[in-house]
Parts: sequence; C-alpha cells; structure tokens
Amino acid sequence: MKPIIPVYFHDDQLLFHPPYEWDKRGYVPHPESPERPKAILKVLNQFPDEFKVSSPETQPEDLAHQVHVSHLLRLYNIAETLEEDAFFFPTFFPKNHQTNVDPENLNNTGFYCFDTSTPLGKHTYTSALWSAATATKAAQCVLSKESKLSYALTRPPGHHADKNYFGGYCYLNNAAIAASLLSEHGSVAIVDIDYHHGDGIQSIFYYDCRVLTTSVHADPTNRFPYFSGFASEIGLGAGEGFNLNVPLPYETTGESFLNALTTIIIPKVNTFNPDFLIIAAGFDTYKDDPLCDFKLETDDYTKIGNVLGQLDLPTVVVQEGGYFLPALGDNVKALLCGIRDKQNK
Ligand code: Q9C
Ligand code: ZN
Repeated sequence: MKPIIPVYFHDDQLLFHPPYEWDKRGYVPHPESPERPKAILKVLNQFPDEFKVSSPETQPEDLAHQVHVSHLLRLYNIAETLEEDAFFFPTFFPKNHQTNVDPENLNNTGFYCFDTSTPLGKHTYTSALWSAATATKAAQCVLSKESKLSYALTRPPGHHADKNYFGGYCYLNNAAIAASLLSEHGSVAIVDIDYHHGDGIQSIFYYDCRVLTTSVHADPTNRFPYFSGFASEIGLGAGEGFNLNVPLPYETTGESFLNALTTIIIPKVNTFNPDFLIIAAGFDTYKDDPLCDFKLETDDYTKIGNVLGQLDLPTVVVQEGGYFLPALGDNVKALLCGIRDKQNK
C-alpha cells in the first residue's frame, strides 16, 4: 500500500489576481494566475488514494518576520488599503543606499522590489501569507513524522523573494520560511529545480552553513534573474561552500537536466548529509512552457522524483514556477509520485 501524500492549500491563495505584467514585450497578461493552483488541484483531486488535500489554519507571521525585514511586510500591509481592482506597479527603483525608506508610502515600493512583473494589490499579502502557511504546514508534517513526504501548493511562488525585497512573481520566500522552521531541528538541504535561479533562497542563506542551498537553472547570462545564479557563487563567511549553482544551456533536455542533478547536485547533498530536504519545484522547465525554453517531458519529472526520493530524507516539496497549465498538474503528480516510489526502499 502506497503512503498517501499530504497536500496543503488554502482557498484564499486564489484571491490575488494580478492583471498583467510589464516586460520586454510590453503589457502581457500575468502568467502567475490563480488558474495555476486550480490546474494542479484538478489533477491531484482525481487521485484520492494518492493525495489528501487540507488547509492550514494559521498564518505564519512570526516565521515571515524571521526571514523578511519588517518594513517589507509593512509595505504589504499598506497595499491592503488599495481598491479591489487597483494594483501598484513600481516603475522607479532608487539606486542609493538609503535605509528605512518609509513603507507606509506605496510610492516607495520600488525600494522594496526589483522588477515590473510583481505588482502589489489588496489581496497580495493575504494570498502570500496563506501560501507561506502551506509551506509551514508541510514542514511541520515531516517534522512530526506524520509523513516522509509533503507538498505545499504555494502560490504565489517564493524563490525570488529576498530578505529585503520582492520580485519575479514572489513576495514571501516560502521555501526559506519552511527551511527556517526545519533548521531549528536539524540541517536542511534545498534543491531548486525551477527554470530560473532561486536567487532569494540563495541570498537568504548565503552566510549560513546549516542550510545548503543548491539550484539548477538556465544560464542567467541572458535569462532572468540575470545578476545571480553563476557557478562562482559558493557562499560567504560561515556559508562558504554551502551554496551550489548549476547553470545549464538554453534548450536543455531532460537527459542533460537529470545528468546535472545526479552528477553535481546529488553528490553535494550526500556529502552535506542533511536531516531534511526541501525541493523548490518549478515546472517551467517543461517543453511547452510559454516563458522558458528547456525541453523536459512529464516522464522526466518522474525520473527527477526518483533521484530525489533515493536520498530517502524527510522531504517537503514547495511549488514554484510552471506556466503551461494543460500539463502542470500531471507534472506535479509525476514528481511527487516519483519521490514517494523511491522513499523507504
Ligand atoms: N514575461 C518564477 O518562475 N519575468 N518566476 C520574465 C517574462 C520574470 C519567474 C519576463 C520571470 C519570473 C517563480
Ligand atoms: Zn521560474
């Protein structure tokens, strides 16, 4: 009998619905929509013998404060005073070294944000806090040994959100919040398999040797987030040697992706010998993803899951990117079942 995989999601994660983003092509419909978690749940709910969906009951404001500065969270509070359909898009990004910029003034949003793809709205903070709550719940689930594997259907995603600022569709760093909780009970390895470098996760733990951060992603030279994700970034101070980046060429196939995972990431994780594993799981590496150009197929997520499942660690899967809705649910299911099938063997 296969163990049931706990899945966490809260309906108020659907409240936030940014209308568009401003990118190189101009205004485009926002790809990070509430339709994403709906597409995932639609598939997972078809398999009640394999997945059990439940909701978190409390918002992890204390944990959010452990990972993010209070001014950033205050700014999200202020955005709650916006009208229902009003969104604040920062367009001015100061380059000076001012600190304590007034977060009570939404015109200062650019100080706390790095791109024009990540607007603030009335429901941003509510949805982001419930999103982080699912990651917290999923972490508590493996901590209590209720299950060896759990899945947080985090949306909005989190891996680009840093301690002091947000961007890349991310507001609260859900994986970092889960890691912050778990690291009080043991060492934590994070493996980020999203197409984009997990710059927020890297930055938050850059000086930390209790949390090993690894990311396999598209070469940032000509891809978001552009300014980080290179192999030369290995951590600093006590954290030196505890960050690993594996940038891959554009149009990377499943075979090459798996090769990078098994020959570079897995040996590093094995050497670190963590107590817990967090997978920042983006599916924008899929062949039909509208934003990205990797060539992974659904079966590749099963294989990635198998490789990560063989680590046989208490594992929290945290949802990140993935924008091709017709295959998103199948890909999530493939990864989760791939992990489950190799654990406890
Ligand atoms: N219109 C995540 O996958 N914008 N974030 C690039 C595309 C930023 C992706 C322009 C992409 C951020 C969680
Ligand atoms: Zn991504």
